[in-house]
Amino acid sequence: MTTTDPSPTAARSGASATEAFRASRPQGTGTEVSAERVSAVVQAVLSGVHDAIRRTKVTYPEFQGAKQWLIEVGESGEWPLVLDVFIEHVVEEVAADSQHGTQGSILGPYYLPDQTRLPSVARLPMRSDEKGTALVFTGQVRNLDGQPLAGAELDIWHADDDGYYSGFAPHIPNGNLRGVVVCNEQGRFEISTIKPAPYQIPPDGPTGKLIDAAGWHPWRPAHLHLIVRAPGFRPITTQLYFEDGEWLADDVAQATKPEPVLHPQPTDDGRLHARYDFALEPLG
Ligand code: MBD
Ligand code: FE
Repeated sequence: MTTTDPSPTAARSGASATEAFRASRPQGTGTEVSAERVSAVVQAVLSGVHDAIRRTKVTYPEFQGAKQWLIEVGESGEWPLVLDVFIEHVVEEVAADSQHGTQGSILGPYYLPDQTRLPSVARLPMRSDEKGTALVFTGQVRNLDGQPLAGAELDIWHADDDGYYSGFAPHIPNGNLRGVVVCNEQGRFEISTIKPAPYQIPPDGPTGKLIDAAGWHPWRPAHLHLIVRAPGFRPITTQLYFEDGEWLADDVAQATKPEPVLHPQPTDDGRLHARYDFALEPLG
C-alpha cells in the first residue's frame, strides 16, 4: 500500500479509527479507577475466558493463533472496530438500564467531533455528484413531557451510498455526510441527505479475517448515527435504521433495536421522507 493509494482499505480505516479515538480522550483518563473495581472487572473477564478455554478445550496452536491475531489487531489499528462491533452493544445495554426517553444505540468507531454547524433546515455537506437516493429527514426534539426543546442539536454522521465514512476513507472529502444541525425554537429540524448503504466490515483486516474464518457475515444494516443534545438534558447516542433494510434482523454488531427504525415514504419529487422525534431526559 502506498500513500497515494485511494482505496479505502482496512488498514487505513482501522488506523484512522485508532487516531480518532486517541484524539477524543482527555489526558490521563483511567487512573482514577480504584483497585477494587479493576480487580472485580478484570477477574470476571479472565474467568469468562478461562471457562471458554475449558469448555471448548482450546489447544496450544489455537492459543498461539489467537495471540498472533490480537497482535495484528493492535498493529492494524483495528481495536476500535473489534470492540465496537463485538462488545459495545452490551456496554450500551447496561447504560440503557438507567436511561429514559429515546432508545440509544452504540457510538461505533467512526464518530468525529467538531463538524460543521448547520441551521435547522440544512443539507449535509456532500459531493456535487454524491450518489444515492435523496433522503429528507425531519422531526422534533422534546423533553419527556413532550415539550419542544429549543436549541437542541443533532450531531449526525452516516456512510455514503457505497458504505464508506468520510474521515476513514481517503477518497471522500473531510466532513462529507457529517454535520451538527441546530434545531429551531420548536426543536424541529429538516435534514437533506442521501440514504446510506449497509456497512461491510473491511475484509482485508484482522476483524474481517476473523469473521470470514468463523463463517459469519460482515454486514451492518444501513443506519444514520446521531448524538442528540440539549442544554440541561442527557445526550442520547443512537442509530436510526431503515424499515425492511437488509441485515436489520442480523446485524454483525448486534446493535439494532425495534424502536429506532425509520419508515421512509416516497415524495412526489422522487425523494424519500422519514420522520423521527426524539425525547430527552433531564440531567439527574
Ligand atoms: C459502523 O458503521 C458502525 O456503526 C459500528 C457500530 C461498527 C462498525 C462500523
Ligand atoms: Fe456506522
